[in-house]
Amino acid sequence: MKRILSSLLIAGLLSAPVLAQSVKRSDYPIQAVSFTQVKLADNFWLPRLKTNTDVTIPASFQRCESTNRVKNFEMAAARTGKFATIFPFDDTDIYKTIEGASYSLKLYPDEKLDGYMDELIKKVAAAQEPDGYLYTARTIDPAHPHPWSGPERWVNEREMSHELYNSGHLYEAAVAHYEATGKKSLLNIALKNADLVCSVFGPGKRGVAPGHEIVEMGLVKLYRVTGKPEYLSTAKFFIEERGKYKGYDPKSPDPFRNGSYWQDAKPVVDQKEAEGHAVRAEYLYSAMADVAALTGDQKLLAAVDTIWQNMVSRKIYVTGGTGAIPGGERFGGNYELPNATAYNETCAAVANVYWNQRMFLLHGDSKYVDVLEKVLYNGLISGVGLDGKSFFYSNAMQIKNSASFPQTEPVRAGWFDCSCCPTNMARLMPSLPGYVYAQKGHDVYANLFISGTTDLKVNKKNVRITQQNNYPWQGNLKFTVTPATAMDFNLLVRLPGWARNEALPSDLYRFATPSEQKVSISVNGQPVTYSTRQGYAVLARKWRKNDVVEVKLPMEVRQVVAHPSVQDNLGKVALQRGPVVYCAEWKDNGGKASNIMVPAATTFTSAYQPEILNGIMQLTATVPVVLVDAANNSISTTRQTMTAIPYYAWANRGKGEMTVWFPQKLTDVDLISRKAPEVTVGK
Ligand code: FUB
Ligand code: ZN
Repeated sequence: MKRILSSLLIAGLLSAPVLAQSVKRSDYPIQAVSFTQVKLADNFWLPRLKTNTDVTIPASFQRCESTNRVKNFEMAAARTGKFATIFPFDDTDIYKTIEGASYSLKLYPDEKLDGYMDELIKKVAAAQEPDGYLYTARTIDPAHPHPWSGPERWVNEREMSHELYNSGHLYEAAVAHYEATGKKSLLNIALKNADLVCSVFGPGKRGVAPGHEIVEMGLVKLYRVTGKPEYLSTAKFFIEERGKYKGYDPKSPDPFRNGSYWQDAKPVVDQKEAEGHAVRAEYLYSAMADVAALTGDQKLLAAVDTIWQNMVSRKIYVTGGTGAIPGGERFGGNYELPNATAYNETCAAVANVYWNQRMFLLHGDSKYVDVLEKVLYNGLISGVGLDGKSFFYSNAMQIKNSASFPQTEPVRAGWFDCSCCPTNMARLMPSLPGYVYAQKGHDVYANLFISGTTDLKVNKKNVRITQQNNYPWQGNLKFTVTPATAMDFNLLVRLPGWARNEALPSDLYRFATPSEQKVSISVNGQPVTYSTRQGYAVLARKWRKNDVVEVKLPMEVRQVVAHPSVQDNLGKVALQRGPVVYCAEWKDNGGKASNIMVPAATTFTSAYQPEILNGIMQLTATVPVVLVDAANNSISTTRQTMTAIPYYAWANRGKGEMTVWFPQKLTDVDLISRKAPEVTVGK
């Protein structure tokens, strides 16, 4: 940080004193090891990151061009024309793709891409108004702004204008671009906009609870780069503006009328549940964690802890998906986790990764990484097809067809009118190396098990850690630790909850039967006893060159049951092996999935299938299935081999039935299908 600050000062980028005077200086007690210091070399994630670089990002830029998103900037620069896309937040698809491409440049340097972004950033700069305002939906033709924008700047921000949402994504992109390339072109645009935002909003100035959060996280990132206290205090101000609007009806159950859709029904410190639009909510909770860490605000910290507890024990699907309800793309009530209509926006999975990483950095507890890992391996990457250019906006839990209730099975699409999810994937994927390790002084945390190498410093001395494994398919992990010179420090290896008989760090899901198998750890071939701290094995020793730590995680197929209050899952089980949750898809199961039963005593066989779905661990078992006769008026059961695939891999081989939860008995087979969820953007 110091180095960045002084280089910014030398470059004349900052004019004000850089260090925060007005806020208590503190930060996350734990720091993530930057994505720039972690080089992946694994077979699961690296091909996905490569596909993101080679396919997703170019396709996103191409679609930003072909769908007129870039044209909007060109017209704004010329101050003429007619806004040419649908939503006032369409600018953010460009910002998010620049963010992803910036991370990606660090992994895979590419002069052409770098040059393309330089040109695009010039267009963004040209669209910015002289005082820093940047929002093509108004600038193109201020007399006729987008209907959601309001007649003047900011007047519709609390509801639907997304002016500050656009700013937030701009800031996130600008910081990534600056960190990855060292260029200030986008950062300068972001700072100019942020200075405007800070001059307009604040105590004694204009107040608003931003309608779609993310400006708060973005401001915090700008604060980290510049040290300018206004950015942090404005982020805090926005968070504290929630719950002040008097126009809601607190008695109304309608989230749009009572304000909970916008997390605005109460001040954040009084909020107890994850509520309202899921993406907005999880960006808010991420920002609450940021601001609590940076200011030491204990009330904010307590509130975000309480909300996280509610999310993890009442409002998350077994796949890590959040935001169950299609109407308003929002969290449902406690235990309201229907399968047939599950919404689970891909952006909500992205936001949940951000939130859980921050919770871990605050508390150092592995339970947050357990949730993060669950989202990563399941409900997040289900959002992108194996081809890297087809996406789910909503991640279903069950697709069921019947003659009486035919439904259009969801298919992956290359782009959407509201294309927030593809571009959110584009930015999250290449940032993944930044989630693998973290550090607090002499404690080095190994959070994710991904082959590759990191170079970090402990006590100012170099340490290299190399991981070699075949995770998530196999549980044998190998870490080679090489310090520059022999030195004492603690390597904290996460003991995943699923390897400790915990399906989730709450009672929302549990394994049907406990496993006797235990995690074992050896160092240089010798089994070691270790202490545990907050879900980590603490390996404390004087580390020497090429010390080898081997960890064995039990990789059994486990049946998962839900809390009895989750109505849809009564009498049903889900399947999990390691961090991966499974589903059955029509393709492997004679064209159906809704007729499969998994009795408690079912034994599964796991086999790696390199040719299927880019290589998966496939599960098979002999189970009873329900057969309906051709006339659809009588049923029978027979035994047949069922095949389960990782949930993330479904819908890559055409349309058809899919299910995550399997009835254990005939009485729980769901023979009547319901309507599939519809995508509902905004209101
Ligand atoms: O409002 C901007 C984005 O569009 C949200 O994050 C998504 O949920 C979609 O509504
Ligand atoms: Zn989205």
